This record gives sequence, C-alpha cells and structure tokens, in this order.
Amino acid sequence: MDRKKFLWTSLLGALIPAGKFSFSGKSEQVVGPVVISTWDNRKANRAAWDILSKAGTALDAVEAGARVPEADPADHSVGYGGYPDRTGKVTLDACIMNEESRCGSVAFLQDIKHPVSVARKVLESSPHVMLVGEGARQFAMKQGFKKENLLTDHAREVWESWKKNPEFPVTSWDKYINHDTIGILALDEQGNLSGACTTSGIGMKMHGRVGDSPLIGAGLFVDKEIGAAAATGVGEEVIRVAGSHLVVELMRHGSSPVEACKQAVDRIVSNNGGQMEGQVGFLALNKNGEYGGYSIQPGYSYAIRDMKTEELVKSKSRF
Ligand code: SD4
Repeated sequence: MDRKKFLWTSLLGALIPAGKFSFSGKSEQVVGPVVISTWDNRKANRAAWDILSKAGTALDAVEAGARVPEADPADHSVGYGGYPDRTGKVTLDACIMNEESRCGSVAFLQDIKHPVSVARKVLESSPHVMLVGEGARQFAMKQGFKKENLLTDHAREVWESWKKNPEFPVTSWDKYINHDTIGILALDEQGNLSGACTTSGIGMKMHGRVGDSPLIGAGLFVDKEIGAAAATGVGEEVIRVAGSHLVVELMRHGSSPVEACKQAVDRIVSNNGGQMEGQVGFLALNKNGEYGGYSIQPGYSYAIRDMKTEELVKSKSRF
C-alpha cells in the first residue's frame, strides 16, 4: 500500500463510528481488506485491522486478532480465563490456515496462553499439521512459549459450583459455553485469505475432549479459489458435518456466504430430526469480499471491520 492510500485508510479508520449494530440475513460485500470474526470480537478485529490496513498479511492479521480474546480473562471460552473441564483443567484447542492450504493446529493443550501462536509454529516449524496434549505443550515450550496458570479465580468458582451438581444433560452445556469462541477470517490487500479459530472449548467438558475448533474442515477451512469459513457452538455437531468445509464447498457450488451457512445449519438440524436446543453459528467470507453468517438459535452475532465500517451484525437463525 502506498503512503497516500495508507493515510487515507487510517483516516477512514479514525472516522468509523465504533459500536454500530446491524441485522443481516443476506450476504454483504466489501472492497479491499476485511476481517470478520464470530461473536462480539470487535477488539480482535481491531488488532487484525491494524495489520491489514498497513498492507500486512491475512495470516498475521488473524493470528493477532485471535490472540486478543486468548489473553482476556473476561472471555470464558478462550485461552486465559476459559472455563475448565470436569477435572478443573483449562485445555485449549486452536488452528490457523492460510491461502495455500498450509495449516497448523493444537488440541488439548494446557498451560500455554496463546494456542493460536503455537498452531502457527506447528504450521511453520514442524512437518506436521496437528499436535495434541503433552506433545503440543513440549513443542510450545521448545519454541519459547512460557508455562502459565490459565485458571482464573472466577473460572475456578464456576467449576466448584458445577461440581456440587455435576449431572446435567448435554443440552445444558450451552450454559457453560458462553459463546465467545473466536473464529476469525481475513482477506488482505493482496487478495489472500486466512483464518484462525481458538477456544477453551465447552466448559465442564470431559477431560480429553476435543471440539471442532482445532479441526481443519470442522472449526475452520480456507480455500484460496473460493473462500473461508469458521464455526462456533457445540463442536460435536460441527464435526459431524465437517461444518466449515461444508460451507466452503457450498460456496464453491454457487451459494452466497449466508446461503452456504444456512444450508450447513439446516444439515445439522436435519441430523437432529428437525429440532435442537444447542447452538451452532457459522461465518463465511468469499474471495470477492462477500461475507455472512447464520446460526441455529437466535443470539448469534459476528463482527466486521473493513475500510468503511466497524460493525457487530446480528445473524439470522433457523429457529
Ligand atoms: C467447542 N466450538 O469446543 C467450541 C465451543 C464454542 O463458543 O464455539 N464456544 O465445541
């Protein structure tokens, strides 16, 4: 980006009214770089936009964005401050993928605050795509990541109160999901797409449980010819339909981002006999800068940032 264009971009950035809300059931389109993320991750988008607006890469942007909720103790679905599993351990899942189908992923990782950056190291500094558990932690420490306690006092209290009444049906998991898992997709000035997804998973999950978020094709998928998609919500449902891959393939066959997300939601609902209590939300961005989302239950939103707007969009839902 030349200096004039950069200044223009920065000026526009300064003029954008933060906190704008809209409601959308159709795909919207942007021109130029853009970042979108699940839920109200506008702060994450800002970190990503700092990079995109200076002609940085989509890969750097999504990593920087995902690190924001990972470091935020008030976010109970991601990184530090995330709710623990049934044994009181915070276990993290994350992945990252670029436009060349290069990807890195970690699952069931403990004691490391920024799993998305470990996933990026897996992509760049290992011959593998996915590392889990103790192996992932050892790899992270060799790469210079620090061991940290990720269980905050608040998260421990929630776990302790759960332990007093530990039996509840799976659908009650929604109470512990908190819906903050970030899936973040970016298109940079060069027209390259990347995505990342990071989570502490469903609170009070079984020890050893891995959700959709670190699974390429489930929680995240990027295809340079078509676009990218990410998922949030009950990971088991997303894995069963390879959700993000499904959304990208539906776009390949002509669906708009919103239509593709809606069809993936419909597939999950029909797998469940037409009725569901759990939540799943999808987010999609195509190569042309068109984006959209759709969810099973009401209440899902996604955040967008581009040269002209910073917005939180309320998604349409099946129910
Ligand atoms: C999981 N999909 O581990 C994640 C949870 C989530 O907002 O998205 N929470 O199943």
